[in-house]
Amino acid sequence: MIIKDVRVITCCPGRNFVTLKIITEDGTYGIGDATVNGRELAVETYLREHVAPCLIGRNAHDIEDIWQYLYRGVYWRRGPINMAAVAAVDMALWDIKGKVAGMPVYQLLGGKSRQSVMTYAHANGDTIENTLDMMEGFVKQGFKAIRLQCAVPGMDGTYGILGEKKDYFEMQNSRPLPPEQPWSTTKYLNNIEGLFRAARERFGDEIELMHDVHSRLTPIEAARLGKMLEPYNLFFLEDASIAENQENYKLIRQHTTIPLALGETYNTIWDCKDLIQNQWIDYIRTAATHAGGITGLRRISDFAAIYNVRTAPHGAPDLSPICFAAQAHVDIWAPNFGIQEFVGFGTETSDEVFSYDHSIKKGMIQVSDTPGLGVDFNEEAAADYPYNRSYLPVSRLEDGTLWHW
Ligand code: GCO
Ligand code: MG
Repeated sequence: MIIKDVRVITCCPGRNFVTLKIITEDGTYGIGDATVNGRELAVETYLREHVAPCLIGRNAHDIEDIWQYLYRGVYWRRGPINMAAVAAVDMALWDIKGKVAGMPVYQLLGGKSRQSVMTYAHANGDTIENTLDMMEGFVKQGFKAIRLQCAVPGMDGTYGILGEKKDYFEMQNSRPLPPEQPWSTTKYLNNIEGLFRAARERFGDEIELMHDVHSRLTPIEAARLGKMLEPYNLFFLEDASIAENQENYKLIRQHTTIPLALGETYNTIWDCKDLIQNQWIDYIRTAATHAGGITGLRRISDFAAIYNVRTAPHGAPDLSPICFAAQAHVDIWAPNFGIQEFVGFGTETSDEVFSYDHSIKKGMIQVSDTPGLGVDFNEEAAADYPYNRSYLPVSRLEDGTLWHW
């Protein structure tokens, strides 16, 4: 299975995705996701100029050796661009191995630990009532877990709530420069408890609830929020404070029993080592695309299991259906799987480019049995949707200070 060709394609079927295609001498190919939101061309260039030439002539079956070669071999280890490239290569090679073996990737990992994969949906709204109306739609569809995000009264445009996220796919056609959004911790903390109180009053205690703070609180504020939300029994509180300093979570942990989730921006097992080892978190949210592919996730998952930390992979719209497929195979295998974030498989436009054999029933993903990852990429269709520069918003305090988003 000698690698003969490596192609990198960036396209924007509604939002930007960087896709890697590895083709072997006999024509078998595998695909991987290398999307880094807002920095797509950096990883595209890195892959094309620095990684692809090193892959030609290698044996596609040597997944572990190629992973080590791209990780240890570069000297400049880790980092989002480098690790997204490693991840894309890794996913593509698992895809090839599955196709050659005639097995879905989860079988190569050791087989299923469960029949289907539990997901959580996103309910967002400009008011508490609208958020809960959206939640009702998901409850009716059979989702067992729902993330609630509500705009903060008196603030114009809370990230993750209004405008482009209403349809949830977070389309990228209107942000050629980073939009700026205001943030007030006081206003946020005054509003958030009401959302979860109202959700429990309206939907009872069985449905699982989660919330993403987007790292906007200091550790002591996050601790206060945790205590405030304890009565509403959240499944987890995500990114309560910034992820760089793992010890932040030691402080939060000392004050609250709310389950904590973190890690969507982490690139390696080292980024989450102290958090896991010290049991400062309950869910590790590393994504296949950003933390070294299937090989990276598998290592993190096994390490986390020793410390009772479960997995809850990032599943935002900037992770392509290829990443989603890779994660679905890891999710169904991982003995310590917790929950998978889910925002829909795609849109009508992105479905022209990506096809997938996974499906969802009552909030549970039915993982594909197709050999490989069970996802495909149509290069011709992608050519109709060229890259479109687009940025995530940045956040400022009301006095203008740049803030964590
Ligand atoms: C989530 C995330 C996303 C990110 C986005 C950044 O939990 O789904 O926080 O919405 O903001 O993936 O690129
Ligand atoms: Mg998040």
